[in-house]
Amino acid sequence: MSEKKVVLEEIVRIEGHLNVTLYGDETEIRKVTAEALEGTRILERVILGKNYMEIPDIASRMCGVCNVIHKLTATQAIENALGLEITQEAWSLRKLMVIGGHIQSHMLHLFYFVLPDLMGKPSLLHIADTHGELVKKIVKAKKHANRIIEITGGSRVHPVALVPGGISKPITKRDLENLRYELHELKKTIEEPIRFLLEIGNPEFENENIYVALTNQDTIPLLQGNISISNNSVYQAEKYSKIFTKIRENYSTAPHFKLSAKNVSYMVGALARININYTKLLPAAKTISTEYNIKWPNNNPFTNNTAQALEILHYIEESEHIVDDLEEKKLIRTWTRPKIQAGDGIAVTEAPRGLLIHHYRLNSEGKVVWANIITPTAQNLKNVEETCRNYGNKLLSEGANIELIEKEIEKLVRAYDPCISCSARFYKETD
Ligand code: NI
Repeated sequence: MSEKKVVLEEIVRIEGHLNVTLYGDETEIRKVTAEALEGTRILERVILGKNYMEIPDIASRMCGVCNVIHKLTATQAIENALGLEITQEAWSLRKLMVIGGHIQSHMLHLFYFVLPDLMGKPSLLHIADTHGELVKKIVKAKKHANRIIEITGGSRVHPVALVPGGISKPITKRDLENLRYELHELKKTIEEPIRFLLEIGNPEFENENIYVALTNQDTIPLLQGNISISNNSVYQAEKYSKIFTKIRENYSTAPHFKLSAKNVSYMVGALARININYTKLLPAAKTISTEYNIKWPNNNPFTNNTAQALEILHYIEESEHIVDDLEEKKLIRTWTRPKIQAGDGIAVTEAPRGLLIHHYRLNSEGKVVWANIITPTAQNLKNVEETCRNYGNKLLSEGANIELIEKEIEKLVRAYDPCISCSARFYKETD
């Protein structure tokens, strides 16, 4: 059998540019490479010497899709470096803002990228020919998610009110009423598209894996928590550099990562979050999960799509509780004045696509002297390679031809919801 190379060039309907190459012959795929093609984001270099107040705004420009969580994570890392405690109300508003970001990102992925796959159409516009009402609901729901970011953060993209020290925009009773309205409309609009997706289901594929996500006592954490590895071991988030090892692959402008202790790849994202935190799903998500007989923990990587769909319902319900709590407050204080000092600040959060780390070191003038950013997609790339190899070999053993394998591998890569734009980092530098 002759050794062959099949290149899946610039996979469509993902964020950014990625080639996936399969190496093997007619009987076995021996190796898969995930090759990020984006120009490197030299952000860690750009921000050196910049004042701490500028960092979140610059960091959020790394990506148009993941902008809210990058801005939030950068802000929290700066606050940790300054030893700054923000108010509880500012935390709550930030959580709402991040939830708005997660829902709009999940919707983009599930309905604009994945749904056309499942229906054998090139895009959502082509689905509108036969399912006009469904597509109208999808577009409307995304608008409501965007409004959550706008009301809490002052703008739909790169929320301007999110600053070190809290939220710079006052939140009024009217804002809370508007938030309640948007959440109500979102809940009403999104249920049918989610059910439509769950009805179609996922391809069958069992793949033993290691999952990494934040965990805490009582919620599915987004803003802070400990790092859990498949619920077997839990580490303080500040220990991240001991947990993960960066790998340099000469075919990718994004670094790859493995777990240091076991030298194995791992998966982050919605599936990892739910696999680790499924007991904390709120009733709306739990009910629909039971109705569609979805098992947790789950080892089918395509279930990342299902996990995102359930997360949308979970986050809407959680947001309603947060708005309830805020409405009971007599005074909503959202601002704490930062005091400049030298320090090292780490923030580990959950981006829509999984674990996100920002780490900054400030000097006594509040200027950045060192920075490190690790994105979820970079962490997933090694796992994408291994899972694609396993899935390709499963399909080969079932007699699939190469055209089908290529199509299915693209679907699997898409299920990881990669954001290659964020992941392409300092690769060619010696850092
Ligand atoms: Ni991104």
